[in-house]
Amino acid sequence: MTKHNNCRRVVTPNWNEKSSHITPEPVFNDRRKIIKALGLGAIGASIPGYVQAGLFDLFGESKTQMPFVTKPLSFTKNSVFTGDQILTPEQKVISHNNFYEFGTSKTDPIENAQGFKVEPWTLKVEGLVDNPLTLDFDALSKMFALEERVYRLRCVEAWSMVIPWVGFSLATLLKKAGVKTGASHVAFETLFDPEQMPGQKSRLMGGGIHYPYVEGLRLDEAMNPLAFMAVGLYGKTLPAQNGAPIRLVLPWKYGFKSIKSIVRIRVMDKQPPTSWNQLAPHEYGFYANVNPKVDHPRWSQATERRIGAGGIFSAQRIETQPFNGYGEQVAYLYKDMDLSRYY
Ligand SMILES: Nc1nc2c(c(=O)[nH]1)N[C@H]1C(S)=C(S)[C@@H](COP(=O)(O)O)O[C@H]1N2
Ligand SMILES: [Mo]
Repeated sequence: MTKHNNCRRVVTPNWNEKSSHITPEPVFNDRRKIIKALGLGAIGASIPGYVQAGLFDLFGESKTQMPFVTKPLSFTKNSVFTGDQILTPEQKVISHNNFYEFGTSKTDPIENAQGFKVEPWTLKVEGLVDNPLTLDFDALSKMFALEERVYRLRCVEAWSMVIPWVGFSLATLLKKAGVKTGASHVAFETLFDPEQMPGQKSRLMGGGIHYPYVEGLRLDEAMNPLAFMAVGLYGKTLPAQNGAPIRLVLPWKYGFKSIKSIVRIRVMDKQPPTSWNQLAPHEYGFYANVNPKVDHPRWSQATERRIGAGGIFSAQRIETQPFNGYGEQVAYLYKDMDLSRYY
């Protein structure tokens, strides 16, 4: 059995306990010192670390590129999923990421994805549909009315955030394509472009995943109104590290189901293979519904660290809810299933 785990550099055991090697702060502080010494102090203090890192391109020290540009979106606020909980600050949402195509540590995506190209982009909806769709970059944010939904995101590594996403229901997209009778599942695929995504070239950097990253849902799960296609967060288009230009958000499932930077959605008549499940099937199930009663083989899922303003080390530990608190909306999908078997 493979010893690989989701985000192994963080999980065993440092994420749940103390950590030594994931904090970016010392690195950025050193950069600040150097920038200060160069007489660029005012800039160094006020601009984000990854932009500072850009300054170091001058010295050949950094691998970062021009900052990725996000743009404001027009949307309405969904009145059901509003921010009745404390939002995770935007700076945390965009700098603490899992996106193995850009590296396995939490700060790799913000550092390595800045030069990611999302224009042009093509998202295809195909397979068992009446009208296959090919959406270009503009269509992603213009084809459907956009709404904002505040959702909790619970990573299988036992941390969580509260994020205001902007997007539309996956069901809206699937209805537009017209799902044929006989369809039972939906598969999703992330862009495969090793030139842009260094983790796809290196087994070490990409965490051993067989790329492209693929995910899947049963058709009834995909049609549930909670399943959301996000094109933005915090009112703007998605940062590269959060899955630009379009990603799935499934708030009742562990975060790894919420696949990023999607290029293909395929309606099928059988369960598709999925990346984490293929890598370590007894650790990561196809369903991956958040469940405090079914522990990961190597750690408990009973509680989680909620990442708030205090940052990851002062994060508060709270009890994990079945289906991440969305049972009212989704529990019916699994009513006759043994959830310890179909984890
Ligand atoms: N293509 C792709 N999608 C991905 C991942 C990934 O590595 N590659 N990581 C997943 C995991 S484990 C989590 S927790 C969420 C994190 O989303 P965020 O970085 O926007 O918070 O993205 C998910 N989607
Ligand atoms: Mo995750």
